[in-house]
This record gives sequence, structure tokens and C-alpha cells, in this order.
Amino acid sequence: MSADVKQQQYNAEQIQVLEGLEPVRKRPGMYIGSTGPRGLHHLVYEVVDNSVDEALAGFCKNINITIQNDNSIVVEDDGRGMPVDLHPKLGLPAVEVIHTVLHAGGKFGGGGYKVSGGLHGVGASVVNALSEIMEVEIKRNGKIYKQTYSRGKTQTPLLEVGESRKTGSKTMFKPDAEIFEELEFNYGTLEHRLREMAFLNKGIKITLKDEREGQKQTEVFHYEGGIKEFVKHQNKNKEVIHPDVIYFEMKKDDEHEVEIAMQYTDRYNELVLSYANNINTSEGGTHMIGFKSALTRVFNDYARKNKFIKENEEALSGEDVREGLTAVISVKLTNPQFEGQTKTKLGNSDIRGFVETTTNENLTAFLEENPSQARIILDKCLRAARAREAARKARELTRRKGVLDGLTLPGKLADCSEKDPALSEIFLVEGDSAGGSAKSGRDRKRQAILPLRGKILNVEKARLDKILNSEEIKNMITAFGCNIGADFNEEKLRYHKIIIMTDADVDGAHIRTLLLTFFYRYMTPLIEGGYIYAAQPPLFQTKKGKEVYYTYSEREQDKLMAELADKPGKAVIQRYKGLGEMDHQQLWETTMDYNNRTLIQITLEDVTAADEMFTTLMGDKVPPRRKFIEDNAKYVKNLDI
Ligand code: 0RA
Repeated sequence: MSADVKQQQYNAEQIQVLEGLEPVRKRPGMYIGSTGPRGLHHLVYEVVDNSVDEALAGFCKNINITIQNDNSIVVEDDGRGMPVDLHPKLGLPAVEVIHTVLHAGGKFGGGGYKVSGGLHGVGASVVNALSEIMEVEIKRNGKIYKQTYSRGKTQTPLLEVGESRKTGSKTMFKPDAEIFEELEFNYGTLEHRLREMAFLNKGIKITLKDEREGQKQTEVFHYEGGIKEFVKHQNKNKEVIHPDVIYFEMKKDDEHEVEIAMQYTDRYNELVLSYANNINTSEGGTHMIGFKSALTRVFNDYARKNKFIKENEEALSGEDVREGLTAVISVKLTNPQFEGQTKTKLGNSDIRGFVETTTNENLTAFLEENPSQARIILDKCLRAARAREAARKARELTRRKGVLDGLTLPGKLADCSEKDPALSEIFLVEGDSAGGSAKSGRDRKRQAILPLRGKILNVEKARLDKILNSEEIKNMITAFGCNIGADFNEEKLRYHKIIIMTDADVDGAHIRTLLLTFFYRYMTPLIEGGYIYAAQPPLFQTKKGKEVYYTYSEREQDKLMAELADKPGKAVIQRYKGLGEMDHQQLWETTMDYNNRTLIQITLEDVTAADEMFTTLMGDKVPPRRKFIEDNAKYVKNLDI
């Protein structure tokens, strides 16, 4: 079908009218998730999604996003231009209906694009409802049209403002200060999502430009290789064990599309990312199930056929064939059903078989055509199987001895007397001396102390059997009571606050990262559930006369000094190098007392970013690690994984 013919299929009649925009302003959370930073950035994605849809339909190549000085956003594409013809019933230009009527758009009436993105699919009208101002400029029919809106209402009629031989759509919006708690866009957040979008939609060129004073920069995301390059990107700081990224795609009846890229690394953890219509399905779903069962089956069939496994030997498990695997599964389908707690689990049952057959056929072909790479991967799977067996024995042994079941709490733990986990907390304290102060200073009823000696094991570089031999890790597992990995049980968790308390220096930061890596890889629900915190010990103590002040940052200290400057007497300042320099009274007052302390909750924004962070921080390649720490000093300090 030519572009001309296709274009005529869309017209104002396809747009269904549902309702006005008041509900969006009344309950923004229902449409964009929240009015916090997440919701704010979601506005950008809604607008970009519309341009990406235009690109997926084959009419647009370039999408430019600009963060302007006043924190407004401009999204521009070189598609056909939004339709401007009059809606037969409403008598309004289609573009106006799209922006002022909830759920307007061909997407909802059927007959529009076959496949489209956007979690909520409510798009432009919702963004308009939540913007102080919104302006669209359309190049179409040889003309330039313009219309402005505010808080969901039309401000000016659609005007012809010039002529152009080009086509395209440009949208500017400024989020409404009456709605959003914070108005500042985070470049890194947008960069991350837009890069992901470019990986997931090969060939589209997405340009992100920051025009704000002091942070001017431009980046272009354009990947002809699509998710193949996504896998390369995720593996850039890991050692890959075979040269080729395995890649295949399949389309069926215009309504189902699957694309898969995968490559093995020397790591022990797996990173299998799945997407449906460009949305990260972090809870997995039917496409993931189809992929995983095909993977297990193909490797087992190949292993038997080529005598990697003998007749009487046990089959490779799913975990064995995914050890060290980085994979991206991207499906596109007409009516995605999102289920699960966070609506990120794909439910469409017909996609399962489609992904499974596609993977079966293509992966089998790859192994047969590339026997040397097949051998490397199979060797890795077999080693994983042997290690799994060793780990099972180690676990059984520790289980028999009662080491991990919480019956024998570690000797170093000073437990609290409270039995209700919701009221209990545990401090993981760096060093025995600080551990001693914490034990004396704590609230014995509700606060438990577990001192950790020195560096804990880097779990990024060890398999489970070795991890279970580490004293510090065993102590944590028994103290928490909730077990790890597949045996993890949130209900058994003995403390609802797990507080990491380390020195405010490089070693302290390193220990904190090692702990977070362990929690991330083996107790992910602890992070997802918001149970993990970092304590914030003070950096300075300042004495003046009878008064004692504690400050937690250089800035706070400067402010204090300015305040104290015009008072008589001399201030005596102590800079704390470690927790050990405080006595138990001071440690309680500054860091542990419920009324005075500041805790930083560790959150997991995004699995790809977290994996990237941990492989970079904990991996063996030193230069990228240094660069990462320099680039993300603030990020790491804020502990927003
Ligand atoms: C023609 C028809 C339709 C949409 C567009 C062009 C179009 C919309 C946008 C939004 C941003 N950029 C765009 N470029 C083109 C209607 C088709 C439908 O809504 O399904």
C-alpha cells in the first residue's frame, strides 16, 4: 500500500468521542501514575509515543525532543502531520479533538495503526489537561497550522500561519505547577527511556537536546541494529563468551511481531528484559514464558543430539541455560493485555506459542550453523548445572545444620526484643568498634545490631555455593530470616527496616555497594518492597559554648558557620572520619534516634539501569568503573539505584 492511499484511511470519522478532561485534572494519578517525578516524565513519553507510532506506521524517521530553559518540552517529528480535517459530529478539527477530548484517537476506534505503544494510550489530551500551556504546530497539505491550549481547554482556533512543503508535527507543553510537585526534568531519566525507545524501534533517530543553562548537551539515539545493539550495550562492561549476538525476528498476520536478541557473558546472573509494545514488562508474562521454555528445550535437544549430555544424565534446567545470559525480547501486538500488580505482565495467550516456535526454530538453526559458538555456550550451561548441584548440596548441608533457617541466630547479632517485624529494624554496621557503640546506644526493644567485619564478598563474581560459605552473608541471611533466591519468602522477614550504616568515606561507600549488590541479586524483593535504607551519620560536630551541633553535608556545615559567625566565642569543629569516632550516646542522637535521624530509602527505578550500575561498579573492568563513578557521583550518593 502506498503512503498516499494509507493516509486516506485515517480521517476524523475514526476518532471516537468519549469525555472531557476534567476527570484528568481531578485524578491525575489515574492517568499518569503519579504527580511526582515519574508522572512528570511520563508526560514526555506520552507525546513521544505518538511520534513513535507514526514512525512504526512507516511515515516518520526523526523525532527531536528538547528540554527548554523554562522546563517546557518540545517534541517534533517529520511524520505526516496530525490530521486537521473537521470531525463530522463535533465540527472541530481532528487535532483539536485529539487534544481536548479524553480517549480520542484512532487507536481506540480500531482501524488506525495495527500496533501502537503507550501504557495508557490516552496521549495528547491527558498531557494537555496537565499542562499550563500546550502548543501544536502541524505541517500538512502544504500549510503550517497552529493551535494553543491550556489546562485541557482550547485557547485559540486552529490557524493557518504559513506555508511549507514539508510535513510533520511539533508539540510544546509546559507541565502545570498546580498539578506537579516538582517541575524539573531530569536529563538522565529522559535519556535512559529515549535510548531504550531507539533500541526497541530500529532505524528511528531520536535526538535529545537540553537547552537549560549550565547543562547544555545533545545526544542522538539511532540504532540500525535495534535490540541487537541493546544487548551489546548491556554487555559493554561484561566479558562476553562468544562473538555473535544471536538475533531473530518474525512477523505474523500484521498483528503479531516478535524480535529477540541474546548473548552470553561470563557472569552468573541473567538479565532477560522483555517488552510488549515498547513497554517494559518487568513482571514478565506469556512472551517471557514462551522464550524461556523454548530456550531450555533447544539447548537440551542440542546437548543430547551432540552428546554433550549422555542418555542417563539429568537435563539442563532453565536456570542453567540462562546463567550469564543477556537477552531482550520485544513483542508488538494489536491488543496487549497488561496484568499483574503493576500492570507490567503480558497476558495475551496466543503470543506464547508464537514466541516459543520462533525461538525454537531460529535458535536451533543458529546452534547448527555455528557449532563453535554452540560448544562455548553449552560448556557454560554444563558448568552451571554442575555448580547448581554443588550449591544444592551446600544448601542442604547448611539447612540440615540449621544455619539458614533462622533457628540459630548468628552469635554476633544483638537482636531486639520486639517480635513484630513491622516494628523492628536491624542495623548492619561497618566494623566491630562501631558495632559495639551501636549495641550500647540502641533502643533494645526495636533495634537489632549486626556488625559486619571488613569487606563482604563481591557476589557479582561468585556462584551460590561460594556465597553460602561467606560468614558475613550467612549471618545476614539467618538474621533476616527470609532466605534467598528462589527460596526467598517475604513473610518470614524479621525486620521491616534493614539499615546499612557505614562510614562516610570511600570504604564505607564500597561496603554499601557490595551489600546492595547482594540484596539486588539475591533478595530483590527487599529492595522492591522498600525495606532497605542507608543511615546518614553526621559529617561534622561543631561545639560553641555549651551548644553542640551536628551537620550532615558540607553545605549544611557552611550554613551553620555563617549563622554562628556573628556570635561571640570560638567554634570547635570536628570532622568525623568514621562511625567509630562517635561514642554510643552520640551515635544514638545523630544517626539512630527515630526523632532526629534521616534515613535514605533505596529504590529500584529500573532494572536495566541497576544492572548496568552493578556490573560497572562491581565488574572487573576498571576504567569504566572510574568513569561511571565520576559521571554518577550524585546518583550513587543519593542511592537511587
Ligand atoms: C494521520 C492520521 C492520524 C495520525 C497522524 C497522521 C499523526 C499523529 C501524530 C502524533 C504525533 N505525530 C503524529 N503524526 C501523525 C490518525 C491515526 C490514529 O490516530 O490512529
